[in-house]
Amino acid sequence: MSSTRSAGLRVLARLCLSVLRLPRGAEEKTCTDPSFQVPGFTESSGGVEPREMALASFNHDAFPDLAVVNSSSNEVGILWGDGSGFTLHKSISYSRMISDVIAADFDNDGWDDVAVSGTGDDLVYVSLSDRSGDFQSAVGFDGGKQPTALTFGDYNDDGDVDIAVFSSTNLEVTILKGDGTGDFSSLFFTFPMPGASQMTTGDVNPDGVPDVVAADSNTNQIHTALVDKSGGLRDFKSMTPGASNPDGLALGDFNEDGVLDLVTVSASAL
Ligand SMILES: [Ca+2]
Ligand SMILES: [Ca+2]
Ligand SMILES: [Ca+2]
Ligand SMILES: [Ca+2]
Repeated sequence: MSSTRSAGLRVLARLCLSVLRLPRGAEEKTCTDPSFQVPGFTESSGGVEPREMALASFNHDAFPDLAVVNSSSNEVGILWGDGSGFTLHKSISYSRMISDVIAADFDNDGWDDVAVSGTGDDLVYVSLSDRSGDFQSAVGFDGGKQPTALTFGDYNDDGDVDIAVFSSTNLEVTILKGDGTGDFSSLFFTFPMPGASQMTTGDVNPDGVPDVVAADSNTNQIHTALVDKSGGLRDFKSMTPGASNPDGLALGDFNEDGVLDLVTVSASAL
């Protein structure tokens, strides 16, 4: 199976999902028939074995773009959208294993930047936009031991984007505090995390402070860390979704009641 085909199936698999209310876990639904073409289009991911993706605006046109982690070739493919699909623009190579990618405006210049978990180097690589659709050279920040899953948010409410990093060796999440210039050299706080195949951020409780939610395929659980913007953890909850091996997740207010809901995908369905 080609890498692109594999990615297409993975995207579709993410549509066959469990929907859960957070943090109470009161409701669960499973879809069986996503009405999408298979695949809608095919394009090179810029490497081998694409796994994680981030949607962003890299070249400031009207169309969303993609950053794709190619886990077997240690490359991040940058694909530009054109409204009907994506075209590979370039690949960014890393010397050792990488796991996850996020995209956000880390230096507040209006251009989306990219951060990659350098699992093999114990670093989080941040590549700032060069404001023409390409990126400056990556700068590595301490990501803990074997960082894998990443997510981002303004966890200390200072207006600058911070990065949450899961250490797969120490089983903890470290919040790297952004200073609004693309620098993440200071630590906000660290908290234990039993496991995280993938993480996302949203104000789950909601108290105005973004929280971290993790899908953990090892323990078959969803973990929710309610963040306290003063630099602590307000609460930590774990719940078991209906499907086994939760591997991916996304937050959204799917029933429009003003409270975030959670979509998870079961790795065993892939
Ligand atoms: Ca674009
Ligand atoms: Ca930027
Ligand atoms: Ca911040
Ligand atoms: Ca919150």
